[in-house]
Amino acid sequence: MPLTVGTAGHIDHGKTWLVRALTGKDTDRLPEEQRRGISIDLGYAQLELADGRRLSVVDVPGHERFVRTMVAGATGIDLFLLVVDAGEGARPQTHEHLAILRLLGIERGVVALSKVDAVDDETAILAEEEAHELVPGAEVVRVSAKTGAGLDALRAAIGRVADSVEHARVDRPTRLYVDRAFSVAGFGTVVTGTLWSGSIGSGDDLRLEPSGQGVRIRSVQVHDTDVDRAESGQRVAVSLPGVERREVARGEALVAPGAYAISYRLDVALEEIAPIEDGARVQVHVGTVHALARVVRLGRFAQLRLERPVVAARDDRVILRAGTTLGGGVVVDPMPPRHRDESRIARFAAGDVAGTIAAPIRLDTLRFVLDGELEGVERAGSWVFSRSWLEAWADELRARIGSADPIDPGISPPFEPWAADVLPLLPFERRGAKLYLPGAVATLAGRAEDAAALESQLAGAGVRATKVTDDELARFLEASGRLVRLGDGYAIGVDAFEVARDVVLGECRAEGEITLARFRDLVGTGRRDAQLLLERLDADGVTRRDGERRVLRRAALSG
Ligand SMILES: Nc1nc2c(ncn2[C@@H]2O[C@H](COP(=O)(O)OP(=O)(O)OP(=O)(O)O)[C@@H](O)[C@H]2O)c(=O)[nH]1
Ligand SMILES: [Mg+2]
Repeated sequence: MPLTVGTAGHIDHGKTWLVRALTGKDTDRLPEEQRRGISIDLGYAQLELADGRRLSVVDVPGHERFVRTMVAGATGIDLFLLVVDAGEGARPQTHEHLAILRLLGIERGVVALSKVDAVDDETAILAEEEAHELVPGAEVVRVSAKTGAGLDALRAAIGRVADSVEHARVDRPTRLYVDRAFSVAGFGTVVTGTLWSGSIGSGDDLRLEPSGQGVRIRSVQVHDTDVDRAESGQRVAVSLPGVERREVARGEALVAPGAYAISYRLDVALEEIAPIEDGARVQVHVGTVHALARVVRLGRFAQLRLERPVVAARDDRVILRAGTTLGGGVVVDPMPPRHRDESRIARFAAGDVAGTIAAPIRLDTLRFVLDGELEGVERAGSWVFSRSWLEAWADELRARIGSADPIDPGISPPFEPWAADVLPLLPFERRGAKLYLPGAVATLAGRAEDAAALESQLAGAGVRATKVTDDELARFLEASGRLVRLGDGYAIGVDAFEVARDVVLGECRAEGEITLARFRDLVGTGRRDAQLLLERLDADGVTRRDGERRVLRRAALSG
């Protein structure tokens, strides 16, 4: 199992010298690093143990201004090598780096008491005691990069820790956070990083996120050696043909397409070192990237609202800093909606995703928080929802139908996007554009008197059209054959309509046609009413308009 060990410790405490003494490689390769004698960027080397096992080493800078670089280096490691100057003892970044390691969940490692050649035995013993207090349970080894003292003992101690550590996240899809990007003549752009999970081989189609570029891997190296396929936990260099050097930087992630959330928000379970206020602005470190964010406190949880998107997954560890390290968090939901719902996060944190679901949401939106199948919810189409929500919704629809006009006891179906998928689960009837209780029939209910009054009004009006304001009543009476509706909200009695129709039929059969003026004279009504009646006959398919005349349609001719 390939593992990566990362250094940690205060500036000048001898990390880089120790890495060089252990591996033979000087990781301070930048001219500025050599001139100033401090580390600025991350350094990489390979450590061979006595039994031939090889570990990757990441050397981090100790300067307080480069803590963010330290975090980027530490996110990919499996065990730490904390370096404490035997003469100086623990200093501010000794504590801060240690806190960051704990927040990242990196619990196992070795403490190297460095520069023991420069201190007397008494000082070394005191430093040793302090180191044991600082990191209970870790082996403390006295070393000197200068004389080589203690290096074998240190390798052996690292070997013992490596035996007890397992690289996490192995069985997840491919993810590598880029920590360096450079161009190599003949290869184009090369990126390096620790492969957090999955594997990478030449020919693989992956994506650089959040920039969102598809890439096909050309070649893969592990510690300067070409390999067909690199495995999770290894330090990897991959060449990306077609990608410009300026298009990729530290912080991008190389991932299996679609496998990870690319998100502006993270719901996290907080671990505070210093109090983190609601509304605080912090730098959030995820993988090798950091982004400014606002903290929305929700009890012991928080929603981090980021200024730019990051690639993250459930259970990832994040570090929160604002000048100093304030704390960290474990990602509970890498792509949550905007919310201030503490119980939602608490349930997610407890693994109870189903318990947060009530009204329908798309199953797809949960793909980054579900480990397996979602149990205990109802489904329809692409939606999931709770049984109790469905029952409550059915009750609500029933209540709305119950208060609908009995003359047409239906309601317009709900317009929500999930309604079309969920409605078929419920025992309602769809008739035309409306939703009814099964077998519901229209009734006049309390409007029988209105109906009788309207009917006698129509009877009295004869062939004159009457304006009816209650459209529903008119529809109902028409459906039960008690009046005929004309245009513009007018109606006429059934008998009068029969008379008018007979007039048209008789005249047309005798004369072949009828004009508006002739019809008006024959039935003895006004021009507007005559017009409405003829239009209704047109609509019924009895007559057809032909210029100023009406003629019978073929069906009416034979009848
Ligand atoms: N006497 C003695 N001095 C050492 C030893 N190791 C390192 N030093 C001194 O300490 C200085 C800093 O060592 P580095 O290894 O660069 O320290 P560092 O922890 O990597 O520093 P940063 O990366 O800047 O945090 C060196 O330039 C040496 O002068 C040692 O074993 N013995
Ligand atoms: Mg250094």
